[in-house]
Amino acid sequence: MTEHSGIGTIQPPTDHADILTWVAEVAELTAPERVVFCDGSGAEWDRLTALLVEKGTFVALSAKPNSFWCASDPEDVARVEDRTFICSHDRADAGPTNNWVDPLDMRTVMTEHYRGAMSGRTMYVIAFCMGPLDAADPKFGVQITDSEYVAASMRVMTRSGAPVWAKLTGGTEFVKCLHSVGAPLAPGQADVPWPCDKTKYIAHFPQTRTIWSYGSGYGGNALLGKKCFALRIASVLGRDEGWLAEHMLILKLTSPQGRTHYVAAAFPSSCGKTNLAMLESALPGWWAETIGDDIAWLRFGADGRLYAVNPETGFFGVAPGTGAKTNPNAIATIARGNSIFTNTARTDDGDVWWEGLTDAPPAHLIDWRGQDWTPDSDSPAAHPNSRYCTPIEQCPSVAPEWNDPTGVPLSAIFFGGRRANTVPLVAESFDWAHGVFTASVLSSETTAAAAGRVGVVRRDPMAMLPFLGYHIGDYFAHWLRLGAAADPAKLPKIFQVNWFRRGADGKFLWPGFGDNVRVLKWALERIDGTAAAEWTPIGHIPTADALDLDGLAAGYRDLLPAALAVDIEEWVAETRSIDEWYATIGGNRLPEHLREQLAALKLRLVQA
Ligand code: GTP
Ligand code: SPV
Ligand code: MN
Repeated sequence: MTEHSGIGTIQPPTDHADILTWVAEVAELTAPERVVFCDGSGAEWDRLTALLVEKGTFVALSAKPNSFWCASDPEDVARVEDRTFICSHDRADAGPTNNWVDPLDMRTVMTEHYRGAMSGRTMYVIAFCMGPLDAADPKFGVQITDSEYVAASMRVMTRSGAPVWAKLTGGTEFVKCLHSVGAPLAPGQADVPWPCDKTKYIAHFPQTRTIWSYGSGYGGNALLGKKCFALRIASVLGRDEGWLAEHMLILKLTSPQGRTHYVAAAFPSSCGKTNLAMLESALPGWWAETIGDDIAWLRFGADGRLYAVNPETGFFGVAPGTGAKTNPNAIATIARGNSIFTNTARTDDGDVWWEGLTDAPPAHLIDWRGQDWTPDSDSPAAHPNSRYCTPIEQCPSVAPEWNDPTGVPLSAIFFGGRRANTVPLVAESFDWAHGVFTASVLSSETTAAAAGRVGVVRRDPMAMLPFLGYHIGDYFAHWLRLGAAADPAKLPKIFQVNWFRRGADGKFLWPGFGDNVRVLKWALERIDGTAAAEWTPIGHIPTADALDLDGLAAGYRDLLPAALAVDIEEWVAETRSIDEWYATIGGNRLPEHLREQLAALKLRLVQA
């Protein structure tokens, strides 16, 4: 980390004229006390985390090496979808699913928020790369931020610092990511542990590949390489360049016979991506390895297969529900330290805790709000969207090829959501186009990952509803077009899954977690042509004995018919809700083929 007293005297680690001009402009607008170009070194991490401890943002954890607990402002705990904007020139290009503001109007309004916003703070300039640096077409970003928390987290989540600066020469393209917590400090004014502003904007300018974030320090609002760049801006890059940026985990699965398959799965926020990515197989001999847990960039390779790359280098995982039984790999990853915990609870012996970490809670905790907590307390100790931020390389299940610049060839893609009814445990799509249809009508209950009501069923196409940077109808057309241009025999097979179906008693019908391997195994056997299936109007489901239930916990065997059931009446009702969803797309941008798929589904339901 190089320190500078003012923008006129800096010696930045780059000769990139656009970066230098932009940094100077932002510094003039936001008036920070100093500008620091981050080098991404361990020494820099030490300085940032020490500063965060000194400021009271971080508490160093004695029970985990090089790890820190912190609590956000109670009003800044999740993504803010109603404050997230796609500012395309033409309103129609943002589509019906995004908030839109004219880019010029947004720049005008936000410029006034940014004016002087970094007063009394340090402005950090972070060069980063999404995906391996030695990729054929590396995607660079530069984030300017006035948050040490963000600077430290970006070091875990992205490839950043000196090696990236070295590559960002001349006119190399990069995404401009501007972030301020929006909490200027007057001379002598004391800082708060989690500075932020009541007013928040998470704005994307797809035409100029620019992100402006203001007012929040939290996760997807502030770590701009993640959802803002790697999904919203990257989805636009993918549309223009012929690839897909998706909200998917990537998993490697090896059978007892040593046969390897790679699969990807798209589930909405807080619906099981990280857990499936770290799956510890309940079936002996089946071995799962992690490639990515949140985002996948999908490109066709020269051999005609679809390859997936994880653009990130860390996990920003949901803490609650993560325990030695449900996700031992996550527990082992964070045990190695080098992690940041946000809005979990903290124990008296310098560790973290959250609901689901252990069966019984400790007798005393400091909860996520910084208050004393005991098992008698009536609010959760950890916020439901509390998170651990930890390096992927520490994960015991990480696959050696996680860092491969060409990615891994996919055999299957799973789309899943959190549905208490209707959607069976698994169904195999008839073909790519039918799979795109099922993904276009994916639905899920809302979760604590975004501000707003929890548990409301909404359509979340491809699990991308909050993350698409352009018109949803054009996106469906892009998916269909890519599939139509490919060799059908080489395309991944598409499945829909639902780990969250409930019985009349309100309990889950399926144990989930490590037992999900049973569903993956069936899917891979379908691909290899060896597993039995039953035709239903929504796709093929496993026959009664096609799922490997060896060792399944008592009770679940009897629940399986209910977990797998395709109820015609429920699905007829579902098609009405899909009608409503499709009607919102309008503008003649919903591909005609998807209307035909819906009509065909209705016909199959009538005939069933
Ligand atoms: P984001 O990081 O927000 O995108 O979420 P995610 O999709 O990575 O979800 P994650 O794996 O963190 O799981 C979210 C919550 O669902 C956690 O509380 C998990 O314990 C729980 N969960 C994950 N997988 C399963 C499952 O198979 N069954 C059940 N019942 N719960 C699950
Ligand atoms: C999600 O909400 O999907 C997350 C957390 O993974 S965040 O980084 O806030 O987007
Ligand atoms: Mn996750």
